[in-house]
Amino acid sequence: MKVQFLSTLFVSLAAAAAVQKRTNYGGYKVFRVAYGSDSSSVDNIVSSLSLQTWKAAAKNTGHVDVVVPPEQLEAFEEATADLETSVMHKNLGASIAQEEDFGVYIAGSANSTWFNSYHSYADHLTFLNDLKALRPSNSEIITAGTSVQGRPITGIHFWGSGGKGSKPAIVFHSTVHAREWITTMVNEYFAYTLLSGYTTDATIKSYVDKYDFYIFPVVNPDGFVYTQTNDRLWRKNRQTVSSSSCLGRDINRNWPYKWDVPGGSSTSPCAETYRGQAGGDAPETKGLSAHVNALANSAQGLKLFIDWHSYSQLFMTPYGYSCSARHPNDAELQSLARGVANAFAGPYGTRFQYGPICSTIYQATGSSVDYVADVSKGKYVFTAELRDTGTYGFVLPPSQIRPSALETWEGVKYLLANMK
Ligand code: 0X9
Ligand code: ZN
Repeated sequence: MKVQFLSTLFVSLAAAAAVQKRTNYGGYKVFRVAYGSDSSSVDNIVSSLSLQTWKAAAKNTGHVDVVVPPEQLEAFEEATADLETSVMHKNLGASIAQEEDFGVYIAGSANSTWFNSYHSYADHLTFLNDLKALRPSNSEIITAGTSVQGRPITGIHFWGSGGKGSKPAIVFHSTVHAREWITTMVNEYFAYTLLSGYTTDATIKSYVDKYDFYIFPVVNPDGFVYTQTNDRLWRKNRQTVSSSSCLGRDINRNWPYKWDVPGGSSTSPCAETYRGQAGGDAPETKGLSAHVNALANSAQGLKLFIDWHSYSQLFMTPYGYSCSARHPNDAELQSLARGVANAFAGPYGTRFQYGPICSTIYQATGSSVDYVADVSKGKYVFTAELRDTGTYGFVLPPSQIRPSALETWEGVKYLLANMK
């Protein structure tokens, strides 16, 4: 009795402590600010008020999404009086609260109700184990190195009738940016659909018999946990920097290829796109690149790599580091990307743009796809930005998990059917 009382007390105290140190977004608003052809005036407002942006000025849009704390609302509204603005979240705290109604997951019950809500990191690990149980002799839990804080970067590998490791590899990463929660769910939906449909759907069986799948729903586990315990809007990993009190490397600016080409990342440890002190100096980058390279250099080879992000509804090809460099297989990549974008629109008419990263969104150096395309030499390499285009942004309501997963699966099927 006493032990039970004490442990209950401890759990409540721990929960209270966790709640206390969380960033409270109550009263924060998120605005979309249009800037026409020149982003300098809005860039100035963002930097003079030290505001956080969700999406930097991107080429395809002409607007920036900006997070404004309650105490800066007046100054922000004054500064943007001559610009066209709209409100994405009128109370960000309330939107986050709605999204964080995780529900209860009972171990051993991998079924489609999982996709009704978002989930804790612990439940994601349990769910992966439950996915494995759907085809226990044809799947395994795998790891690709370890995070800064010692969490194994965990995924699931599954295969078909040819046996383990006998077919070309397909690798899907998601949630490298910790706050992009929709990508975890969508990536898990692919694994769930391919595993649960194997015995009932001949087309799915043919895909799983043709490829070995390696699916990593959360490649930045420390960052993801941090979004659930401290700050829903955290993006980077949780690595310290000796020279700074800021921490976190953007893992998607840290891959050691064209890492220091100017203009595509930040050298400031406080920035959201901080690239690190040297290419590949984040343990997550090391673990993930070693895993991808091992597959690419094996007899299987790496057929397809996709790094799933949100938001903006884009399906992109290399390169990020340069807008003039062209991938040797660019024509085929663009043709496939176009087919994927059309397939995404199938179920609900959701429109995705496609094209090379640098000219479609912005220059980005040290990103996963440039490395996997040119160093690992994966055959087909893409990166996506899932829903939406800016109504909810990173804080996408749970009611959109299922439609987002269903439409994205159509694009994945298109690739599986059309890759050579
Ligand atoms: O800035 C990024 O890393 C991506 N946008 S996000 O808002 N998800 O952070 C765009 C760069 C695209 N590159 C890759 N995903 N490789
Ligand atoms: Zn991202």
